[in-house]
Amino acid sequence: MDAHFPSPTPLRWDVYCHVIDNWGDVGVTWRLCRQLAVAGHPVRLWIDDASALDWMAPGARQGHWPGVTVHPWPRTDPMARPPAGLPSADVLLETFGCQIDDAWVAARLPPQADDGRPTLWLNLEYLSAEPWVERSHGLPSPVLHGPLAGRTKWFFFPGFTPATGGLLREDDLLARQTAFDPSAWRRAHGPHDGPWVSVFCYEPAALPTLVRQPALHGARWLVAQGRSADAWRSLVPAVPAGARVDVAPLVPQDAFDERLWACDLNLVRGEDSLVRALWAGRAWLWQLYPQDDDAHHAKLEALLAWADAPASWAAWMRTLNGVPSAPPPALTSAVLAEWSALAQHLRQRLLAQTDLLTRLLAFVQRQRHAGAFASP
Ligand code: TRH
Repeated sequence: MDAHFPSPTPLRWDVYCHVIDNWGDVGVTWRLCRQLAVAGHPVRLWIDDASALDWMAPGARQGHWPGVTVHPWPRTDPMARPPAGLPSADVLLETFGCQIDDAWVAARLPPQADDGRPTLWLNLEYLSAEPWVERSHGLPSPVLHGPLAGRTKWFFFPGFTPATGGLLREDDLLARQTAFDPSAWRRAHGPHDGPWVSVFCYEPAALPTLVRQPALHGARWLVAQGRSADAWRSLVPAVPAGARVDVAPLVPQDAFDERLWACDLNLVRGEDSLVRALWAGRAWLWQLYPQDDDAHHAKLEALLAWADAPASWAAWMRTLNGVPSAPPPALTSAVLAEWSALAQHLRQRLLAQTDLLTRLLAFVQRQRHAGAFASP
């Protein structure tokens, strides 16, 4: 269906990010901005706290990434207005329902672009494998009152199936992976016999149990700086016999990818690192962002169903996420090999689909051609 639309001419994008906590908001948003720019679309990223970009995308704030400029977004100031003189946007995208002030939207997004086509207002939503995502993806939300009455916001949902918005995947990902040498990476990071495990998690109570599993005896543990390393210190007071534990510094997104490509098991969390673990194709476990109402339990079950999860993996995923379940089986080398095969299989399934940016650009083209939203 995407092929029915011509290659998009460059469109000016305004992308908004409200950093709530952790790094997923900025991580996903930056990845999208970067890919838009590589595809030839100039992007202005409006963000209320850009500090994490200093290690995630060094130079971003200084304008060193062609096609992307980073702007402070005074989100909480109702009187704030965009600086005068900036060309208005063709597409305004807010991430994760970050709620831009109406007057600000009106100032940045005229109903029509310079080419006479309608402009577009989108909300990029959180990632979930739950079935309702397919029903909600691409739905309009018309504004009935206020200064934006008559405009429409469209909902774009990432997802794991062709009927959703897909997953972010760079065009050069496969080439980078092919050129990557895991053995050389390990040598450069201090040789170690035994499995390598990357740990990027919240505070999973099952972490000490995982650390003691037979397949991970003598492992090299690379524990991400910050919340993950703090969790390790409080939950795993003693280094397991034969193991080596290092706090892994915060590195740019591409270097984080390489860490995942080099390890035998990746513990990931939240949203963006889950997607990176999927592309890595190494065995992985996922700790979801914990929600007070346990909504993450349903999200986990949906992912397990999508993955057609083998029993051992499902049991460990539930245990790691505090879902009441029977104790997981021992994680032996054979089990780890089974998870690794599963990871390869899931990666292949997803590679057979188009990526999020392709679907997003096609969606924008469709809406602009159809003029499918009313002007005020
Ligand atoms: O940081 P997170 O826990 O973010 C979370 C989730 O996105 C969650 O869905 C959201 O609701 C919550 O924030 C507010 O996990 P996530 O999504 O994996 O984001 C981490 C980002 O940090 C990702 O882009 C990878 C990046 N990263 C690096 O670039 N280098 C590093 O060294 C590390 C450890 C991470």
